[in-house]
This record gives sequence, structure tokens and C-alpha cells, in this order.
Amino acid sequence: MKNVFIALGSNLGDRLEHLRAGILMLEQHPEVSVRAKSRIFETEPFGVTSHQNTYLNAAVELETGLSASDLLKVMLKIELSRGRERTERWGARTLDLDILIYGAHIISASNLEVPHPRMLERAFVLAPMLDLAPTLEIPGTQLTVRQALERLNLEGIWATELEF
Ligand code: A4P
Ligand code: MG
Repeated sequence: MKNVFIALGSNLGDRLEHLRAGILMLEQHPEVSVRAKSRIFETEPFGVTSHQNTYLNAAVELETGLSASDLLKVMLKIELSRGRERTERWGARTLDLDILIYGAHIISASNLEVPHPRMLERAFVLAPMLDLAPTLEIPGTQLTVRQALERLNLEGIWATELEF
């Protein structure tokens, strides 16, 4: 069994419903147990060139017997079931699911990089992670989640009252 953290993001359509459905489908998978959910954050689009709606972002902690690549396949199916279309890189999306951390593993395959290579620069990922595992060291970085987040600007990120 591996302890895994996944980021969820949505900025298109019924954002809350996309996040809820994403988590429900993870929960329904026989080889996945959802252990904890972060609060839901509203966040300004980060690093995008075209005009985009604000995002809802969250993170969940899972336990799973699936390999990282099988988990990624499950996540891609869930994204597709919410009508995700890939037009431009970093384009607006109904539901984006990223593997942040997969146990202590460091993976660098062409279709899967873990820990997520951009998570250290992203407060919209680390703020939800702080809810789940503030003292967890991000594999390969010698930084805990809290230390990584302290280096970033929290402008444009708000915890909401929304619930899963
Ligand atoms: N892939 C590689 N590593 C991973 C991983 N750790 N987890 C591959 C998931 N997938 C991984 O992803 C393309 C391919 O990345 C996948 O098929 C998988 O094989 P994608 O989701 O189709 O592409 P994308 O999401 O457009 O690109 P990318 O680089 O994943 O975008 P990001 O980095 O997820 O950024 N601002 C705010 N405020 N909130 C956001 O959620 N999200 C993005 C997207 C930009 N700005 C944002 C937010
Ligand atoms: Mg993605």
C-alpha cells in the first residue's frame, strides 16, 4: 500500500461538482481508499497566458495498491468522464488531477513525473497540501510542505467555506 497525494483543479463549468465527482470516483475505485480531503481553495489562474476563470483547487490523501502508472490511468479516465478536453497546454479545464506524491518514490518517465515537478512553485497545490501533511518531506527536495509553502506568495489564494 502506498500513501499518495493528489491535486484537483477546476476552472470550467460547475467547478465544485467536478471536484466532488472526481473524489467520489476515486472513492468508488476498489483499490483506492481516500483518507483525507483538504479544504477547497479559490485561486487566481497561475502561469497562464490566455484569460481564464479562477480555479477551485484541493488535494486528497489516498491509500492505494495501484502502481503509479495504473493510478494515473484511473485519473485520466475520471478526467475524461467530466468532459475534459485537451486543447492547449495549461488551458481551462473541467477537472485536472495530478499525482503530487507517491509514497517516497521519485519517478521520471516521459508520461509521469513524481513528485510533481512544478509543485514547489505552486501555492495553489501546497496550500491544500498544508491541510493534509504540513510536516511531510517532499521526496527529493529536503523541504517539508510547510517550508516549501513559506517560500511562496499566498496572494490570490483563499480558503473557501465550500464543502465536498
Ligand atoms: N504527467 C506527468 N507527470 C504527471 C503527474 N505527476 N500527474 C503527464 C499527472 N499527470 C502527469 O497533463 C499532461 C500529461 O502530464 C498527462 O497525460 C500525464 O501523462 P495534462 O493534465 O493533460 O496537461 P495540463 O494539465 O494542461 O498540463 P500540466 O503541465 O499538467 O498542467 P499543470 O501543471 O497541471 O497546470 N492555476 C491555478 N490557480 N490552479 C490550477 O489548478 N493549473 C494549471 C495547469 C495552470 N494554472 C493553474 C492551475
Ligand atoms: Mg494535469
